[in-house]
Amino acid sequence: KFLPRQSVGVIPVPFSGGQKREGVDHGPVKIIEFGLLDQLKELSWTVHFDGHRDYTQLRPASDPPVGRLLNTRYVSAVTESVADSVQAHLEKGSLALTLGGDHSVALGTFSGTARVYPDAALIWVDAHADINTPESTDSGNIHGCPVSFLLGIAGHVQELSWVKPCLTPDRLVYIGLRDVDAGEKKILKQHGIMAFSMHEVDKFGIAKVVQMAIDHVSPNGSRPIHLSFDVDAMDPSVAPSTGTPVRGGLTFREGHYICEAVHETGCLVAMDLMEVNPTLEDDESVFQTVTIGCSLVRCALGETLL
Ligand code: HAR
Ligand code: MN
Ligand code: MN
Ligand code: MN
Repeated sequence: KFLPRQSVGVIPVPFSGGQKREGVDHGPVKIIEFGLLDQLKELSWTVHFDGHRDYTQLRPASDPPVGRLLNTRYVSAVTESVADSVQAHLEKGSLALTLGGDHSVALGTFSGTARVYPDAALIWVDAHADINTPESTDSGNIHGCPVSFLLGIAGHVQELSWVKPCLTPDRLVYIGLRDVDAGEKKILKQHGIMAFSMHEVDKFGIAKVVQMAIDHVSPNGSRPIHLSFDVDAMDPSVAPSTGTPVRGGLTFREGHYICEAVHETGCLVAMDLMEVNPTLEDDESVFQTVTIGCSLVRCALGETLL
């Protein structure tokens, strides 16, 4: 087991280039404005935060489609930089907390984790599988593709060649799926990837699902865990401000239960909170979504421990 971490490095990634809707780049500022850093300090974490960063400087002058993929060079430059940030925090012994931004950013976060913890497990909580390949993607949005690159099944894309295969199917598990493309279903089957859709959450209950998920990716309970949490895994009634909401998602408690159970393993080394878009819907929706984002993070970092 890992020593319980006492410090957390917070990495804001105001990036929206992995998909087409404006506004998800405003997520990190809103989440931090809401007071997340102080909330973590109150949980007695030492918080390392180097301020907000402007990734637009990394936008290339010209970024034509690579096959179907959009903004490939921009996504590549930003995520490579994110990988370095995650790696640096982990090397100092901190937990790495990344605030998105769209989910293409996980190309960087998990790559950074894998550089420091090569056997890390990845728990992907999402309505979507984000495992399209450059061949299978319909949208061309790279936020729908990061997992295929991490697994090394995306084929060669020169513009993203900094991303090295660093994940194996046995160390990956999904929770919350309910909007998976036909091509993605094929990929999940082909590689024998364990996935708990909302159907399994209904069938077994969240406690059993999370237990099966953790046992699968960390059979001896010893693997470092990277939790990548897409806020759209939550039901839109509790987290409406996100770019691709899908009905029938996790309840307030189910989402928090996942975070609490991951905390209980004592093995969490990195967490992503992605796809919070504070420009979507009304003020009340934004408030709800940012609030739930902060409380999911706090639970993963031990808030509900008595
Ligand atoms: N599967 C679709 C695509 O590849 C939708 C992507 C999902 N959007 C997200 N990611 N928010 O989780 O374009
Ligand atoms: Mn903007
Ligand atoms: Mn996602
Ligand atoms: Mn999603």
